[in-house]
Amino acid sequence: MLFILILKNKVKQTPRQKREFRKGGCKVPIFTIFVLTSLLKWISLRKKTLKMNSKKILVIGAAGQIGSELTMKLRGLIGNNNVIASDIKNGGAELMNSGTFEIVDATDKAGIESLIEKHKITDVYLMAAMLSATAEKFPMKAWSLNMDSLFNILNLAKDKKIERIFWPSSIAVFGPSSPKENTPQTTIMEPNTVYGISKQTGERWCEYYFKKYGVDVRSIRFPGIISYKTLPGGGTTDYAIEIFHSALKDGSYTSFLSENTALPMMFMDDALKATVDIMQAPSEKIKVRSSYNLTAMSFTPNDLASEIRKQLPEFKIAYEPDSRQQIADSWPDSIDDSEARKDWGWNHEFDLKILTRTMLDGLKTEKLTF
Ligand code: AKB
Repeated sequence: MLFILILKNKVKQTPRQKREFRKGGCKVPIFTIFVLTSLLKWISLRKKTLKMNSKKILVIGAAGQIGSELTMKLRGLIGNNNVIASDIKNGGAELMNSGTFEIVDATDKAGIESLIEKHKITDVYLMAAMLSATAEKFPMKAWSLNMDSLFNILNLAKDKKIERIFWPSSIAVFGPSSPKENTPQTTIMEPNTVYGISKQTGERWCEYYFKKYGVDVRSIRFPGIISYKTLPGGGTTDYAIEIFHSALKDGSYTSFLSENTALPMMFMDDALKATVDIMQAPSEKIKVRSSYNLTAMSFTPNDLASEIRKQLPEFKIAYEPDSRQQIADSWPDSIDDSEARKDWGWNHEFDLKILTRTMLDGLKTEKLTF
């Protein structure tokens, strides 16, 4: 099709353009340059799609907050049959009806290995984890889920049973002694939560497996992820989702974090884009093999309430900080993610204003409330 356009364009050249072309003045008509650039873009996109199409993906933790939306995104990109969803329990209707779903425990190495063999899996997205607030209640369970599941996948990659791994880390890898503002990629890291310790340890192991065994593992330090399609599960940043549900249902919300607790945040669509982008990036562009800092915005419960009030003027917020306050206080207020932007072109689309509008509109349409 594009070749026909180029030929047509050649035919469409005016006699003057042709004369100039022959004389060596304005050598190539602008339209031809445009067509050639489009052709190159199309070839590179096609190459990427073909590469993606040779993939067979297993998402572990596919019924969870990020896992369920990530599975649907990947199915949209490479076809329902090429993305196998798995979790310890069934997921929502869309996830279950759109492709293969397998029940498996992320800590069961033999179970995961047999799924990988059965479905000829090339890439694993390991999304199963116990988040910060729940992990404080069940430290040993959190440690074994978060660490054993990672070792299972790293070892399967080391044994060449899979080619590539995505494993999410978190801003929880930082602790009270890390710089609070614009926390750099590399800095003091002394996490004081079970979840944070497990993520920081996981990062060390990812880098070790890459350097020692050439395991192609890629990772992002996720901030709080906000979505209207899925509910959060046991995190400290969950207030930033609950607040929207309560604003629409009750016109008020009691925050478990104090008014001025700033935390890095991101809308789900940006988180999914980052995940797909880092996994598609050429290997040499991934310079950080522990995990990349990533952010889109930072705000406090008070900032969020003010933004919600622009659309729901009657909305009221109260503050009753609980044990999650201590966790939030140990995390950065904001994150420096310039390395992800430089290395593999990370760029966010949603800021606080767009996020608030999208959340309220989305929840009204989906009619999803607690
Ligand atoms: C949590 O709050 O535990 C998570 C996270 C920041 O990793 N959302």
